[in-house]
Amino acid sequence: MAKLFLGLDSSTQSLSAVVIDLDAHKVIYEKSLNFDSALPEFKTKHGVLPNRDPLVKHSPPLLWAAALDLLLGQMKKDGVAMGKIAAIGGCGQQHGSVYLNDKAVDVLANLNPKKSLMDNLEGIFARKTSPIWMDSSTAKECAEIRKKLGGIKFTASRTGSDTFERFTGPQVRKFYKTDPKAFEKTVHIALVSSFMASLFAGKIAPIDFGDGAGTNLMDIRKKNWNHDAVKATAPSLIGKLPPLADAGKVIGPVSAYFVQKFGFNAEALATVWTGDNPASVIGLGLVKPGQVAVSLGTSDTFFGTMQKCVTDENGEGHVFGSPTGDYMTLICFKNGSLAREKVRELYDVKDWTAFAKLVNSTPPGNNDAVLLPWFEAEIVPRTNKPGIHRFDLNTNDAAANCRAVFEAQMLSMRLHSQWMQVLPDTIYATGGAANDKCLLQVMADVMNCSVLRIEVGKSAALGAALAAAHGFLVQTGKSPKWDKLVGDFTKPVAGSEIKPDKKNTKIYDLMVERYAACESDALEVV
Ligand code: XUL
Repeated sequence: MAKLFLGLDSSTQSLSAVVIDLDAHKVIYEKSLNFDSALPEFKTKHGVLPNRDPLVKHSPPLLWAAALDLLLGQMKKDGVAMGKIAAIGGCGQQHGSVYLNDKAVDVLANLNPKKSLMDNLEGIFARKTSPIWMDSSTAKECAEIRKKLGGIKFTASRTGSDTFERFTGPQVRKFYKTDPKAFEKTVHIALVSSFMASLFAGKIAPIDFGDGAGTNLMDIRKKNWNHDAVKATAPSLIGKLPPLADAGKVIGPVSAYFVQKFGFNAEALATVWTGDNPASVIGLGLVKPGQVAVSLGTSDTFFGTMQKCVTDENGEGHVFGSPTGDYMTLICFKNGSLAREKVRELYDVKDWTAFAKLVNSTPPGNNDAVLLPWFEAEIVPRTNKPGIHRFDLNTNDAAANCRAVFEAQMLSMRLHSQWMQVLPDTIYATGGAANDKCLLQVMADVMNCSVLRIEVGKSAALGAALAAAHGFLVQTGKSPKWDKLVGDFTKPVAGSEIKPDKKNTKIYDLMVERYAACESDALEVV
């Protein structure tokens, strides 16, 4: 009998499902449900509740549960063979936290299939809304925790990242400070991922090492809750945290609610969920050190697998546990397509083909002209002051400015990924701008490695399904190999390889130092 695996991705704006047939090496079903349009009664905009304070971004956890009922109902209607699903895995937007009271355990264990998940769960929250990753209201708490842990370098080397506003620990601390009574009534703190996994398992689910590393509470090397970080965050916190475990690890049989309501097999297994980024690492097939993906979207994200845990002493990049048991890095450059588009607008360039023509009319290295395109406050390098800085670059020279934005972004990527001590041997490019061959050539030349395009729709949900399959196979006594498991599902676009031009690579080897000097200059000024 074919074995199917379900992967869900509870993201900011939507819930997605991917079903794979492992033996046939195929994705057999995909579906997404948009929160705002499918569940307007929650009054979210792009999945987030309106708030007078622009720094505060919360979402209702009941919305995520209601979406699960709807999506599973849709799958059943669409004729998915629910009874053949052997294990269910998933991932969630990272960092977001759910606060459960003393009723949660009992309610989770006795979900009534005659009622909706929403009606079942209504009474289990010690806090009605969940702060999510877009929230940046905890600068003060970040500073307090960082100070107690001994500064940026030590915070990063212990927990995998410096303290960040969106990370769970600072959010928990703010909750404890602003609403100590509700904090006291909180018996369990879950992440989006572990909350959703708890529904399937019918009990409080563990947090995996990927999402655990997004809390500023987990010891990144020992992979347990870090005593000092927990203490620096809030009193009596340790008792509220679930255990940590591998993503995809089997928790137990799926709750009877799902068997009776949607036709899951009573023997189907609920597994530990992870964060959307660790799941994407699997869904993009990045299971070997040196394999890197760059997602070229509004922001550009650089992430990949690394075997040895190395942390960024400047605190700009993150280290998370990967579902493979290795580590993954994530570095987010805010001015990605955002900056590319701004430069295009600034010089009134018709389209990206015309843009590439201008870039190609100038020499690689741009005669040493450098642009720092920080149209918005930048995450890497960290600066709160937006600004466009030009060095030996004429503002009126459209072609040089077009080349300069591409080169600056790629040089920044090279410079700020050096701390990983892993030289990429292949970069898989995804996202909107990955169709731009001119940009990918600059990437290949600056990073000195081949760049391939990869198109994996719903890579996070796919990664979650693969992690569930892995956990299922381990549970049944097998020793599945990750590269084999992901291989058939994650193939780069045929013929998309762009090789570095060695002549240009030499130019960029020198230019990276000049770029670094320009950055230091600009950061001193701002
Ligand atoms: C990662 C992060 C985001 C969310 C998006 O640190 O905050 O990528 O995971 O869902």
